[in-house]
Amino acid sequence: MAKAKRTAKAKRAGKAKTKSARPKPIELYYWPTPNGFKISIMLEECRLPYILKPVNISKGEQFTPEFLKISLNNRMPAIVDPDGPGGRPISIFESGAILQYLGRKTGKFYPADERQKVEVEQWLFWQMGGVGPMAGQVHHFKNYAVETLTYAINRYVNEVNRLYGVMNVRLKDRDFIAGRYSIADMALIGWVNGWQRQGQDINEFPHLKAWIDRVKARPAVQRGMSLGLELRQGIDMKDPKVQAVLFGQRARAG
Ligand SMILES: N[C@@H](CCC(=O)N[C@@H](CS)C(=O)NCC(=O)O)C(=O)O
Repeated sequence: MAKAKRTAKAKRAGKAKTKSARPKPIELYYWPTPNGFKISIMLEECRLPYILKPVNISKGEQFTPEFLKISLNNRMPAIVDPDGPGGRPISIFESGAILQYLGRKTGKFYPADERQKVEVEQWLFWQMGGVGPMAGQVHHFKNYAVETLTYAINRYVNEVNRLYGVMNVRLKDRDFIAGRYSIADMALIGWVNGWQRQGQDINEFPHLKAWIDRVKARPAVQRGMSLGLELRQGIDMKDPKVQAVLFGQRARAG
C-alpha cells in the first residue's frame, strides 16, 4: 500500500515536471517582411514553439488598441512570451530587442562571453540603424513611391551600396558577420536578400554573395523566410488605400 502510494505520488510529480518543462508557445505578431523574418528565423533556429498572430499592416491592423498595448510604435514584429522573467508574461517590440531577449532566454546565437557578445551587438546595431532603414528607404522610393524622385533613389541606393561594401570586406575572411552564426546574421539576411530590388549588383560583392548562399542554406532560415508569405499575395503596395494606411503617418492623439 505504502509502495502504491509512493508510486502514485512519484507519477504525479513526474507529470507535473513534464507539464512545466514543456514551454508555452510564444505569440509572434508578424507580417512577412524583412523585419518579421528576423524573428521567425530565430524562433525556427531555436525550435521554440510559437503561435502566429498575423498583423496585416496594409489594412492598418498595427493600429488596433490590442496591438498598440504590445507595440506602442505601431510596428511589427512583436512578441508576447507567456513564460517571461519570473514566470510571468512579457511583451517586447523592436526586432533587435526581441532577438537579444530570445538569445538570452535560450542561450543560443547570442554569446555570453563579453568579447563575442560585443562583436554580435555591433553588427546587430549596424543592421538596425543602417542596413534596415537605408534599404527600407530604397524600397520606398524605388518600388512604392508614386512619384519618381531620382535624388532620393540615388541617395539610398548609394548608401546601401556602401553598406554592402562594408559587409563584403568584413566577410572576406569569416563565414558569418560576427565570426560564428548569430542573431546579427538573422537580422541581416532578410534585408540583404532583397539586393535586386535595392538596385544592387551582387556580383560586386562576392563575399557577401557567398554569405547569402551560406545563410539561406540553413533549413531554419528557409522556414523563417517563407512563414506567411501567402498572406501578402495580391497586395499592391501602390494601391491608394494601402498607401493611405502606410505612408504619411503622423502623430496620433494619446
Ligand atoms: N525598428 C523596427 C522597425 C519595424 C518596422 O518598420 N516594421 C514595419 C514593417 S517592416 C511595420 O510594422 N510597418 C507598419 C507601419 O508602417 O505602420 C523593428 O526593427 O522592429
